Amino acid sequence: MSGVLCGLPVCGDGGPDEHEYTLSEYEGARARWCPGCGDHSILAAVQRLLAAEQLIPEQTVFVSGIGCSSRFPHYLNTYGFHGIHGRALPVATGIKLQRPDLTVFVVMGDGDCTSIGAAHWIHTLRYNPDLTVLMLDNGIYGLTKNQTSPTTPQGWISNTQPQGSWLPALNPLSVSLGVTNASFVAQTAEWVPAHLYATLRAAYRHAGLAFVRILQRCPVYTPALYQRAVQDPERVRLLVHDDGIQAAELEKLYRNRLPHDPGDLDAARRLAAMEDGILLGLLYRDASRPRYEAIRQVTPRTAAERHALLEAELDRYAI
Ligand SMILES: Cc1ncc(C[n+]2csc(CCOP(=O)(O)OP(=O)(O)O)c2C)c(N)n1
Ligand SMILES: [Mg+2]
Repeated sequence: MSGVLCGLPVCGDGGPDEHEYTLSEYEGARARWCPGCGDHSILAAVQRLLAAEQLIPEQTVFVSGIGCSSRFPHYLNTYGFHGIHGRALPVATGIKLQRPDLTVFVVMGDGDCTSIGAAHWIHTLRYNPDLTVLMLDNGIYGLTKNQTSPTTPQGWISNTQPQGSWLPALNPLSVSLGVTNASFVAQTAEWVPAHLYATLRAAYRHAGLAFVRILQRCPVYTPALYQRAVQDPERVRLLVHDDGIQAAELEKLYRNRLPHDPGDLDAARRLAAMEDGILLGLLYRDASRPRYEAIRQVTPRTAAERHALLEAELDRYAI
């Protein structure tokens, strides 16, 4: 496991409140994704959100797993933790439990989240800690060069299934909405920046785990994956509601508008299961769901007491 600690801006004597952060202050290393990778657009939207919300870099953490998408923390001038494939969520949960004062984002790929990390995905949705979780879904294992992932469409040719993916793709929205205590589930796309930004903002402002599936094109292995929806706005169904994602400027472009109350879980599940076209919008939100870090019962102990308890526990294994 490797930790990434970026250089952080020094605040004035009066503390961080005095300082107004510019967009460039959130920029980390130069992004090394391929030209045309959808991850660039997602990074730009995230940096815009950080600046708009004036998040303090040293109080903001990006946690990722492993994959192209998981290079995210390197490209931001916040704290970051580039973890292990599939384990971003438990790392992020641990950070949030110990430091509930920090703002914690998670960035994962489809392989990261829905394959090796699937158990963590389900249980973290249920624990519902206050995390903003971005799942960048390019329908393939990108970094390891084109293996079928759970979200690869059936019949799609990859290095591991050269005759075409054998199984129907797993539906991340349906899975998330099936988990008890899930509190925010949305879908957006990297090629619709206004919707992407509005969705990230709503997710960040949600108290609880906000799960956002971001449809993302890999220009090398899956450039055509969402191409029909990119070229033909008729293929997109935009969810609209006063409590949903507000992106009025898109309503002219996307004429297939579906009114949907994000408080209606049954309707959200029916929508998520639709196989025709691509949904953009907020499927479900319930900010009243219990959050693990807020409700867990922990006996308050001093550092010395915790140390003594740990020593006593280890002594049980002394030979
Ligand atoms: C425990 C473990 N298993 C497998 C790998 C190899 N590995 C690295 S990235 C990756 C797939 C990444 O795919 P995805 O999560 O979809 O991210 P993308 O690169 O597409 O953004 C795999 C299998 C690894 N690094 N660690
Ligand atoms: Mg992927």
